[in-house]
This record gives sequence, structure tokens and C-alpha cells, in this order.
Amino acid sequence: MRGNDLPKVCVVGLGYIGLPTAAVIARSGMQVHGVDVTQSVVDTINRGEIHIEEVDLDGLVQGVVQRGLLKASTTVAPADVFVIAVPTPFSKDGSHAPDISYVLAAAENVAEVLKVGDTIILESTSPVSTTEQMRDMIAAKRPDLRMPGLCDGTPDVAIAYCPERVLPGKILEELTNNDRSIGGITPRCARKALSFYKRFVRGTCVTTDARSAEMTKLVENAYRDVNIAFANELSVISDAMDLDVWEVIKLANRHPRVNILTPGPGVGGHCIAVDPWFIVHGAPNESPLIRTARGVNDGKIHHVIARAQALVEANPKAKIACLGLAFKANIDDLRESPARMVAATLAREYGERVQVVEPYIPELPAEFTGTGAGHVDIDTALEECDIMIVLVDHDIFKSVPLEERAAKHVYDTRGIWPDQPSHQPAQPVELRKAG
Ligand code: SAJ
Repeated sequence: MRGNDLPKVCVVGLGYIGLPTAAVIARSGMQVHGVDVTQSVVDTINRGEIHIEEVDLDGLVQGVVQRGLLKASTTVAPADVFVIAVPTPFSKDGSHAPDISYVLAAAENVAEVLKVGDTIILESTSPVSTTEQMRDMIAAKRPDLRMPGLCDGTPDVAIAYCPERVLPGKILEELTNNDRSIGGITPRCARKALSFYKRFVRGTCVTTDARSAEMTKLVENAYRDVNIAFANELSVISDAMDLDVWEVIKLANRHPRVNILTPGPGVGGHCIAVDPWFIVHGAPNESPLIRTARGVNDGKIHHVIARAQALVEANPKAKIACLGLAFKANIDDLRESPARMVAATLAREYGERVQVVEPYIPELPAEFTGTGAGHVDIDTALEECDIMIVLVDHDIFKSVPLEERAAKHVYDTRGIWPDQPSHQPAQPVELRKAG
């Protein structure tokens, strides 16, 4: 491929990151071959439809599929640039060790079609050294190709790490506008990847080495986790001292150099609750703060359950509305969601008394089956329930005016109804651990 030719791109993994990335690349005119292991995902995309909820993604995918710029398949095809965006979950042994087997499997498939001049970019959040491990795996599979960092002179392929840092709900906007850290196995690899991202990224693209870029991604999410843990710890302290945490944070944030984040029922999603552990796993003795922050945020879930139980038990006849299951506002994603854990615990304990409001999903997840809990809209919940437990700050919940909830018993874990009279529940008699 020569200087100004548009590269052909193969995106491996068509999930929350891979599909929007593939669509944005295709929108810039490049031919994209998307790969996913799930046939139904491939079929959905090839119909011009999407299998995930994300603002404006449906129209974009429909457009690029119709124009023939994006095609999906279950197998990797030859390309000039390969972008790998597959999951990096925890290991199945129950530890917090990262499992990079999906990355290595994707790279193994790419290795089969790799040719001289190609660029491979890993975007999946990965523990430090994963890009090098990926390179070593490809080197073993393709001894005919000269690998960066393992040969003298110009290698045959370029390998780089470039983490995504987009926010669900704003993915398309942030994919193009955010700055990117591009870490090459060698500086030449970084330059090759840079020339690719320059074609569709408007933010500044900064080059570095692969290990620094891997760590940067983990650090960004650990930074946020630690700061949310501070807010969550403050909320628990405020409960113990009978203070209104929202008032305290609002006042403290008037200081020009203080910016405390927002407490909630815990930290969810597949990034912030996971990535800090990759640092802890890599340097267990050197990361007490990051480890403790994880513990504080996970512990907040049990605190919320205990306070909700105390409120329910103080009102033995009242029906209970759990507002929200998603891991954050205005999305359908329930992964690692503290709201879901709280609601499911209450549903198991109080059965038919519980009504769950989650407008972003068609039906309640499996763990609610057989509990007797219902799935209703916000209006039904307001009519039927006297206890309102706010777990997610969806806009539709925020819009409920005071007159419709003034008489309710409210436990607002997100602080969306600051005008609610006495919007925290009475101090629980005994805080019980979640069952
Ligand atoms: N949360 C709070 N209080 C806050 C902010 C967030 O309780 O003040 C909770 C949310 O409710 C949610 C969780 O934290 O349960 C995570 O939400 P989030 O909006 O902070 O982040 P994610 O997981 O949607 O996306 C993060 C982002 N990382 C950073 O902001 C450093 C995003 O930029 C990354 O691309 C993404 O992780 C990722 O893919 O790694």
C-alpha cells in the first residue's frame, strides 16, 4: 500500500467499542471488514442494524453498510490495518488476574492472513506487556515475517497499542474528538499507527511506547475509581454522622481546587470496576491505594442494600420501587451494575413487593425470575409504590416533579432529587450484610 491509498481495515471484535470504531473508520471512506465470533451479531450488522444501544450508532451503521463500506463476517480477512477490540475479562479462576486469551486468539487469526507492510493495533484494555506477548505469539506463528523489536533493520509489520477511552453514551463523539495515546513496539510502529488514526481522529494523537500506552489506559480508569471511592466513602461517613453528603460535597466543591465526584450505589460497567485490578495484579505490593479504592466502591453496594433493607423494614406494608438497573444513566448496559445487584437482592428478599423500573431493557434479567418482582414504568411505580429507591440517575427519573414524590419514602443513592424532604432514610437500626 502506498502513501495516500486508503488502507483496507479489518476490525476484530464488534462489541461496544469495536462496532462504533468500525463504523467511524468506514464513514471516513475506508473499506472495513468487521469480525465477530457470534453469527447473530454478524447477521444483524450486515442487515444494517445494531445489537447494542448507543446514541446515533444505528443510523451510522445503516449508512456505512448500505454504502458497502462495512461488511461483517465470522472470519478474519486480509487487510492493511488490523484493529483488535476484544474483551479482556478477569480469569475464570475467580481471581482478579486478567485473561488476555481473547486478544491472543484474535492475533492468532490475524497472523494467518498477515502480509508484509501490514499494521496491527490492539485497542482492548490490557495489562502491561500484552502487546509484546501478542507480537511474540504472531512471531511464533509467522516465522517468515520480521517482527518489530525482534529483528535488525526494518520489520515486515508494525504492531502498536492504542487504547480507546470513549464514554458509553458519547462513543461516536468521543471516538473522533478525544486525544489518543499511540504506543508502538518501536517508534516506527507508532508512526505507522499514527498515520492510520490521523485519517479519522480529530483529537491530538500522541505517540509513545506500547508499555506506557497500556499503563496509561489502566491509570486513567484507576484514577477515576479512586476519586469515586473518595466520594462513596464520604457518603458512608455522612450516613454515620447524620450529614447530608450532597450538601457537603456541593459546598466543598466551591473551593477552587476541590472537585469531588458523585457518590452512587457503587461502581459498575466493564472498565472502572475491572481495570484497576490489572494494576494491582501487576504490582500487588505497591498498589494499596488502588486496591483499597476497589474495596470501598464494592463495599458501597452492601451499604446501600443495608440502608434499603432498613427503610423497607421500617415500612412493612409498603411496595418498593427500585429505579434503574443500568450501571449508569441513560444506557441499557447492565454489566457489573451495582443497581442491578441491589435490586436483585431486594427482589429475592421482598418478592412481589418490589417493582423494578428500567426503561432501557425489554425484560428483567434472569436473576429476577421467580422472585415475584415486577417490571413497570415510572408512572406505575409512582402510583403503586410508597418506597422509592433511586439506583440510577436516568433523565426520566430526574424529571419526576416533587409533588409526585413528596409523600414517598425515598432513598436516593444518586442525589437526583435534592428537593426531596428528608431525602435520606432514617438511620438503620442495624446495617446487615447483603445476602
Ligand atoms: N460513577 C459514580 N460517580 C461518579 C462517576 C461515575 O458513581 O462521579 C459510577 C457510574 O455510575 C458507573 C461507574 O462509576 O457505575 C463508571 O462510570 P463512568 O461514567 O465513570 O465510566 P465508564 O465505565 O462508562 O467509562 C470509563 C471512562 N473512563 C474514564 O472516565 C477515566 C471512559 O473514558 C473509558 O473509555 C471507559 O471507562 C473504558 O472503556 O475504559
